[in-house]
Amino acid sequence: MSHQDQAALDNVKRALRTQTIETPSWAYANSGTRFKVFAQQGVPRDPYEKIADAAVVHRLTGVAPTVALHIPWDKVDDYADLASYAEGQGVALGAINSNVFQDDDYKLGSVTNPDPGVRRKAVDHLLECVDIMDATGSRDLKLWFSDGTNYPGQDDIRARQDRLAEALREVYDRLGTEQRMLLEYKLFEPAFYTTDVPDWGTAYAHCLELGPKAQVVIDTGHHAPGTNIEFIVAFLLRQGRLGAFDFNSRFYADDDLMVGAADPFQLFRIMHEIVRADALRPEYGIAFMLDQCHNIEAKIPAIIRSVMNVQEATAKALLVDRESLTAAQRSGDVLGANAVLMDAYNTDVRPLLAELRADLDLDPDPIAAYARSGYFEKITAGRVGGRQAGWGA
Ligand code: LRH
Ligand code: MN
Repeated sequence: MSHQDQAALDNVKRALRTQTIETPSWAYANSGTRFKVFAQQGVPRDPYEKIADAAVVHRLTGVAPTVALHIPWDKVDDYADLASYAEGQGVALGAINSNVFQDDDYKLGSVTNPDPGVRRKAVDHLLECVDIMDATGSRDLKLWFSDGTNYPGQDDIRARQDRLAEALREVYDRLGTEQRMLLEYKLFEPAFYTTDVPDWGTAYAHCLELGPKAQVVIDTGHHAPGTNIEFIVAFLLRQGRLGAFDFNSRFYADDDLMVGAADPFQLFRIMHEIVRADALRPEYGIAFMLDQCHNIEAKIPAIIRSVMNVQEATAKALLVDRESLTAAQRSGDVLGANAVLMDAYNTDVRPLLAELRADLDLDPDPIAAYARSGYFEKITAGRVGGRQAGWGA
């Protein structure tokens, strides 16, 4: 291997060392579909046990130092105590996710509901989430609204946008100087005619209206089939409004499968735009988060695998020969340019990542290390009684 090649690999490893991936507390708990939620052995019964599982993922991968919380699923009496427990486990509390999609009052919407009393209740929950951020030291408030309508005429599309903007404004003005609002969009579900934040353009427009602390979240499962997500990534990066990712993958709709499982090439193309914009650096400020549901597969290994999938896509993106790519692009060499990208994508980066883990005194194979750790046996034996956590709190 030539000297440059080694230098290039060292650069890639250096960049990979700075990467962090936030895991979601709810992915450690039971989840499912409207048809069935399959309970699993050893599932956490409270936020403390979720954080303990997340800490195992960080100990084995070295790149998952924060855990996103979801309120009220992760409601506790003392958030400062939860934060210091997390610290004791070697992780920190990340984004605070609001939940205005599970209360009967929100049938016709939360912040967009025709009833001002319901809107007030929803905004108060969002403000409570900011209070929780103050207690946990979290930077990000992540907002996803299930709000929408099911039939034409059900409500006034324009008026709902006015209500949404008013609510977002009140919450935005409550944010602390270092705090951000991350607005997530989703094409449909649970609403099936209009969704009030259905696409990146709507989220982006509301963020522009609010101010610089409002950024867009791209959940990779929230687009119409065939959507070119990396275009949205490149565009929002150019506008300085890409705040975060909710990584997962899907074959059809919001399947919330392991990121990189259904479409590893798409994940690579997304990370290619991130690397091209030099946006992988932590100081750039993008939160790389997972948002997944492990309905039938073992949860902790699935999250470890997901973290590894993001690392692999990132390593391949970092290996793109940018000089050759730019030269081919500038000279209109279509096939040449595509070949440069495919060379990187078709590079087996697993040895490089195993080497990186060894450099970090980690087992080169985190999945095997987890199986050997006896952690699953420990939680299966230890977590008896009580109520397993899920989407019901
Ligand atoms: C909505 C969503 C949102 C979370 C929820 C768990 O589909 O992606 O990010 O609140 O999943
Ligand atoms: Mn999401």
